[in-house]
Amino acid sequence: MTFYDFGETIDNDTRFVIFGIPWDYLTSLKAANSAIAPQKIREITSNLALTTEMGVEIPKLKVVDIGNVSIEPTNVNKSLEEIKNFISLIFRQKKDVVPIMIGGDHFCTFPVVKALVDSFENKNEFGVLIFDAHLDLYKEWDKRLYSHATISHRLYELTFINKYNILIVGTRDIDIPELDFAKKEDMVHFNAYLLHDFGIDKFTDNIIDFFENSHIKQIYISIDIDVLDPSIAPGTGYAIPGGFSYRELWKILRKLAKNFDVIAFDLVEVCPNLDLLNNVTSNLAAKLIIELISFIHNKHKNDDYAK
Ligand SMILES: [Mn+2]
Repeated sequence: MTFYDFGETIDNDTRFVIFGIPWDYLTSLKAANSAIAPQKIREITSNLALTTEMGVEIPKLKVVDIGNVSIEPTNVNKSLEEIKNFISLIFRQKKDVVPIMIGGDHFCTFPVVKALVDSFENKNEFGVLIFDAHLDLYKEWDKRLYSHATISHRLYELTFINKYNILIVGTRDIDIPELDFAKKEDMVHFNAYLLHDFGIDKFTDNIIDFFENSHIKQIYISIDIDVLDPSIAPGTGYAIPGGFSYRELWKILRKLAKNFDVIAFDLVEVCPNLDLLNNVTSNLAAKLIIELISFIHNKHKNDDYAK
């Protein structure tokens, strides 16, 4: 079972490479089972129609789904090594592809960003955009450095990451030590309510301005599904009120993909075991992934889709 029945092998034509990280050992909530999400989200796509909202025929998109990274959940160092090797194997097969990771908990983002940027020449034009209800800026969680609650902190410690190239958007459940750290470091985050105060166009322009002011051209986008409102995406560990609607996130992504090179993205923290029986959250995740792929695919066309 692959995502939208796409092929499994990278060839000369391939532009997008989907893979799963079935790993949720570093979550802080034992009831959350995001390790099964990559497979669930693939399954869902067999019931979805084959055009995007902007009329792109999905089978014509140059996507492959190369399966899951092999993970030993409790062996953190081994799993991190597997992820790193998996990504370098992708780039050894084809350099100019857009990797797309389906998690797993949010910590899965860390080894992916690290591996990507290690293989990347122009680090000065690179930024990370995180959609999340949380800052994930704890220094440690449960006395561990590696946790989905510390992911943004670990990213921030990477040598090429600083307050000018990482932005967290959609936050609304921030703990005091996280806020203290963000203030101390002067890190920027846009709380979810600002979308309604500013209106979506200005809010999106503020995201664009943040990166443009830093002369960033290539962005990695990490989507924690809990950035969406739990009324529309209940299948996740932390159901925090006041999140974005599907359409709001869709519009933001559409405009971002027009303005930047999205060099890779991920979607994490879907927990099918906490979802409704109609799999609303996995459906939404599958739709978001294919719509964002089509926005990136459309970037160099003259469509007026991003106006
Ligand atoms: Mn998160």
